[in-house]
Amino acid sequence: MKKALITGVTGQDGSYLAEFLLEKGYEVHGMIRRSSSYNQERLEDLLTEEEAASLYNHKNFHLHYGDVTDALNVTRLIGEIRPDEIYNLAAQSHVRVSFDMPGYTLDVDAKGTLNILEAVRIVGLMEKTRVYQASTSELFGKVQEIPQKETTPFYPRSPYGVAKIYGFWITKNYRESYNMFAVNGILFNHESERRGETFVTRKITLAAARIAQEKQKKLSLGNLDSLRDWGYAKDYVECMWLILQHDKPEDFVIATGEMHTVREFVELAFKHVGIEIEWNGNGVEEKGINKATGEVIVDVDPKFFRPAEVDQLLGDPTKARTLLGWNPTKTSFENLVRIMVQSDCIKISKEENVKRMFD
Ligand code: NAP
Ligand code: F7E
Repeated sequence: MKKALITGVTGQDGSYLAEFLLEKGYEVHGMIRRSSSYNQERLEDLLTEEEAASLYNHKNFHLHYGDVTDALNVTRLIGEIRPDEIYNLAAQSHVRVSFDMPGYTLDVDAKGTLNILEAVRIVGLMEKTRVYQASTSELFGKVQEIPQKETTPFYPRSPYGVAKIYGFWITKNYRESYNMFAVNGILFNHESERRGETFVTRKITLAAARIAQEKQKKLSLGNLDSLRDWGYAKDYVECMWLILQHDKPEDFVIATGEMHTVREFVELAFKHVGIEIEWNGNGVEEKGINKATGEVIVDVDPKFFRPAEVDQLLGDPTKARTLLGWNPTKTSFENLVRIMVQSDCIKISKEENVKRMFD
């Protein structure tokens, strides 16, 4: 039985990856952070009751307290678990927040990656353990080529992107210096019904569900023109695994090869709840109007703009498709939006039912 260690197991990708590996028959170890209050709720919340039960009762799933910034802890855990595969997904992953907390983002996203690699070296697992580093399309930032592929030069535009560039290069450096199987998945944006609520897609699908059920009046957003290559997180965790099963340690771009604006995402999400949006005005004056009622339901608030923006991202998944046999178009953009809106509509109506019981 193979053993895997996942850092960031309580996050969007970590939870899907844990399920995926358990289904593949792995013994899965997840790192969770100590908190003053019970913090495993988020993981439970990410899963249905049935899924949560199967994880916690699963004889092959183990949680360990840890933090990637704590080198001693990381080294002890890796030495004790002796995993065949490590998936380093732990990160301060919010680009906007990284402008407010650049130092912390550096500690977790850059130094945290070094701590994992160095631990593998110190405990003498360099030949046994394969390491996956969660790299990102934010490395391309101000894009130097369209579409972006493995050879496209980097130009990060945020403290997050800059910290992740260290993670990318230190992973490659350990591969080249010590002949380790240490690789980067350069993943473009991937979303799901488990996406954090402050990322733009989830913010939109939750708002569409609430506005349709009259629990919210308006959705305020930042840059509506921003273009992203959005895929489905469930499809992307499969690729993380495929990258580690490849015969050679190589870096891969993972993307759908299609990009859409934030505005398009908004239109489609509202369409799924039966609301047609008409756009009026430009820049900060732009408004999304409910065509049926004439009400303004979307506006622009500059507080959501970033000091430096990544205007567009479009990935070329040819290498992953060819060498890993991965299908980048398994879940279409339309289907991704539908899955997220449907899940949030159910979530909001359940909350309403509970509230009614106490009214
Ligand atoms: P996420 O939902 O924000 O999850 C991040 C995870 O990291 C959480 O489990 C979090 O724990 C954990 N974490 C944060 N700081 C930590 C620390 N100091 N020590 C240990 N764990 C820590 O992110 P995601 O969307 O699943 O993304 C997974 C990884 O892929 C991240 O590295 C992200 O930067 C990268 N990535 C994401 C995308 C995307 O579109 N989703 C694209 C490219 C790359 P808590 O629950 O305790 O906060
Ligand atoms: O923003 C614009 C915003 O925060 C997407 C992370 O997983 O993917 C993610 O980073 C776009 C940006 O994701 C709002 O300005 C407009 O242009 O959903 P996001 P992100 O910054 O692309 C990459 C690949 C990662 O690696 C990261 O970890 O949408 N936008 N209005 C907004 N964004 C947010 N959050 N909120 C708004 O109101």
